[in-house]
Amino acid sequence: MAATADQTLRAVASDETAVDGEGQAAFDRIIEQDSRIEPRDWMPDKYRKSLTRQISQHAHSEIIGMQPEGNWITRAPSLKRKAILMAKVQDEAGHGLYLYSAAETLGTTRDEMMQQLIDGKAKYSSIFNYPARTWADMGAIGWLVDGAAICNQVPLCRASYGPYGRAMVRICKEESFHQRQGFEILLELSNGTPAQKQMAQDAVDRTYAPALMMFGPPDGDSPNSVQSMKWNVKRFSNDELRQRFVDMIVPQAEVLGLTLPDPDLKWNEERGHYDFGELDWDEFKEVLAGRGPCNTQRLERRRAAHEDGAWVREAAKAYAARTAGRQSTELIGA
Ligand code: FAQ
Repeated sequence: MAATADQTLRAVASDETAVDGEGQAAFDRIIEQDSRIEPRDWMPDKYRKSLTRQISQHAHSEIIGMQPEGNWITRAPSLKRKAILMAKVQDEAGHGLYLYSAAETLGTTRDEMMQQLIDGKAKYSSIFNYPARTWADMGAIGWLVDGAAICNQVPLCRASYGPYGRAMVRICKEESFHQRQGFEILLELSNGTPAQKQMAQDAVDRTYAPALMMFGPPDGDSPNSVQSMKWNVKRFSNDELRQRFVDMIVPQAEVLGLTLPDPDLKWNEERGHYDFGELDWDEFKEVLAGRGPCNTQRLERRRAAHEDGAWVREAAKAYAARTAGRQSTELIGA
């Protein structure tokens, strides 16, 4: 049977002896056809580096992102809420692991990535450097932070790098549950006593702007966007996704009976979108520079957890070595 054009292309792309020119041409065709690059395919160094950067930052965000919510597990107001929150935090750990695995297929080990994180050399999402002060923050994180994550990540299910796109499909399914549980926490608080409603409003007031910053700097200040979009990694710009998110949450806030803390937020008939106010990008830069409210605490906690887990890694290594030894003895004996 004759090979299809795609098979021929992929054969060239994954031929390790292909010279760079041939590999580049095959890569370009795969991108042009909106098909997928797989780990063994030839890819430009810049594509590999940029994806490793984005996927590892994303993995770190999931792992550091466990902290603000993990902090509330023992203080959840009921057994049901505790079970839900625990499941959510465990999901985030799982997301981190799928993403480290996807990044490893590009040639950087999980140990190296983790070292970069605990050395303070790697970025993770700015949002996780803000404190979770009350139980209502669990609602605001679920509704706004997971909501922003979904808006940003659904298009990443179509990212040109196969392992990343496939990991995102699974992650997005779980994020939808996360967002609903957050919305439901806020709905219940909003319909509770005046003090509970105030607590929900306060959490939304504090989380709204940092959640909008999760989409990254404005397009004019986003050095990676143009190339990422050419490579079909990003499908929409930071500002496009931020707008999509605002348009989504305004009607949801009305259902919740809560307000969004932006006096400039209003429907623009001509654009068919909500206008919203300028964000404080100086604050964003401060957080990225390590000077947000919780940066130090988050990294210290991560370092301590890494050290506490050393015995598990050592035990797993010893077990793997013993199993490998047993298997080779069995093979010799056979
Ligand atoms: N925080 O040129 P761009 C979640 C950096 S997961 C920190 O626009 P790009 C689930 C950026 O890395 C949340 N740094 O960059 C959850 C770059 O630095 P570099 C994480 C940021 O890559 C919920 C520089 O600024 N999601 O929430 C941020 O084209 C609840 C210039 O920016 C993802 O990672 C920021 N907000 O666009 C977990 C999604 N924004 O590397 C637990 C995947 C930008 O040049 C609990 N990532 N920077 O040194 C992406 O979609 C993109 O990487 C963007 C940034 C949109 C984040």
